[in-house]
Amino acid sequence: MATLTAPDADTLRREFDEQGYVILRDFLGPEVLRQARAEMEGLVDRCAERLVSEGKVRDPMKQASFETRLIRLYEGRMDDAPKSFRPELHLEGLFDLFFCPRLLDVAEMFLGGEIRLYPNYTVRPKLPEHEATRVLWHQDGGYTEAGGAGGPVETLRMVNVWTPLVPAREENGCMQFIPGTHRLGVVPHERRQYYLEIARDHLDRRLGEAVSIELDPGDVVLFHNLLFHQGLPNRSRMVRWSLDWRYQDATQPTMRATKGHIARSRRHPEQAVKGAKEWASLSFG
Ligand SMILES: O=C(O)CCC(=O)C(=O)O
Repeated sequence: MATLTAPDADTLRREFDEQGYVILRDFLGPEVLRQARAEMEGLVDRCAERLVSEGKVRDPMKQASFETRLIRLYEGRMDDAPKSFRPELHLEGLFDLFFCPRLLDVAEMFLGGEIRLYPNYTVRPKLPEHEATRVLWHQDGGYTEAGGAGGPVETLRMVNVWTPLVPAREENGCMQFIPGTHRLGVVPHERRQYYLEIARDHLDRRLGEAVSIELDPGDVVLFHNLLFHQGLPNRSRMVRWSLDWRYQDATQPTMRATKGHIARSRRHPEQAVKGAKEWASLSFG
């Protein structure tokens, strides 16, 4: 298993090249996690206020835990529950996570000194029994291609990042990867109800090699844009909170209509997002 406690450039690159991913255990500090979690609690407060103002619930469930409040708020109306947050993520308390200098140092080992926060960053409160939160086997590059990338998606130099705010296990919907599949190029994907899925004849023969990526808060997994991955369904009674985002070599086009935000630039440091206030003043995309 590709697991490290402290990043060593050569080991990291070798593991990432061979397996398509690397796990950094206990990588994020408690203050970064505290801030991210506080911002998520704020998002849930806003959901509760909306439900109350629409007359859908009377009790905003302020006493409920971070792990259960969304479930209790949306009990009996799971279809209305948020599946992900994206434009909402321009929050001061997320700056230290998305622009974490130690993480950008690791990204720089892979991508060089011009790094973009790619226009695809998401918080997922994965709710139990909520089919739309089960993310089917895919490659991120499959989505970029389906979106009419207009270029060879294989050439995108990216590092995907995924981290949980609660322990992520098979039972509550951790990620699964199929090691080595990042070397296959972009394979065909088919449209399902909520997500794209890798075509069966490219997937079925590899499923036996799938590994579960069980992580604790503070752990981070970095993975390749073309690695086959899925998010298991949540069969627990708690919300599986996680964040995922991507860094890209900023000298390349995003192959999307959106441009992302410069996270680090050795050539033009003045172009990088400078702090929490600036991040909060910008918008998604
Ligand atoms: O969090 C999940 O369950 C799926 C996330 C995912 O597919 C991704 O980060 O690309």
